[in-house]
Amino acid sequence: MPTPDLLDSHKEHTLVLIKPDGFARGLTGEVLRRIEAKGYVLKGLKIKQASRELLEEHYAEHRGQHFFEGLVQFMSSAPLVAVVVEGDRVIEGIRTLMGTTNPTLAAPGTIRGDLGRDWGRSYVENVVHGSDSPTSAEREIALWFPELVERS
Ligand code: D4T
Repeated sequence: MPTPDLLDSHKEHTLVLIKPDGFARGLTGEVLRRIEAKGYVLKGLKIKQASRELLEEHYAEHRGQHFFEGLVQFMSSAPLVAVVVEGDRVIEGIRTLMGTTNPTLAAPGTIRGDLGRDWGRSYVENVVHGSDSPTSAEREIALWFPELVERS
């Protein structure tokens, strides 16, 4: 039996971030509403102003990209909401709910398509983040919610 306060390792989880643009625009409730309406379960939730160190680690695969510095600055500039979401095939499901990275091109009906737009910046503000694979989800949840995972 898992400890009640920890995530059940037999279930699938993903990390969602309501990015500083989404939080500042008051879209947290709308994003969470869509996730819950889809049937997924919220297992962890916090408002946090993330440090540069945390974001550099979170976005490690993008280090060296032209948008990296602007992205890390934007993501650390103001509070965001971090959420752990649970459900069968939730990693893919959340990616589908979010829509594609570029909010101008994201399909209507998706979070980014309905709630995001371009603002003419060197980096993309697209309201939400969702882990893109089981490996990323595990790494990101351990980074943002170490208190929810068993230390190995
Ligand atoms: P995240 O990781 O935020 O869920 O976004 P995606 O999975 O949809 O997109 P990504 O990993 O390719 O990009 C990560 C993050 O970088 C920003 N970005 C991306 C940017 O500012 N400029 C760019 O040209 C790209 C490709 C947006 C999301």
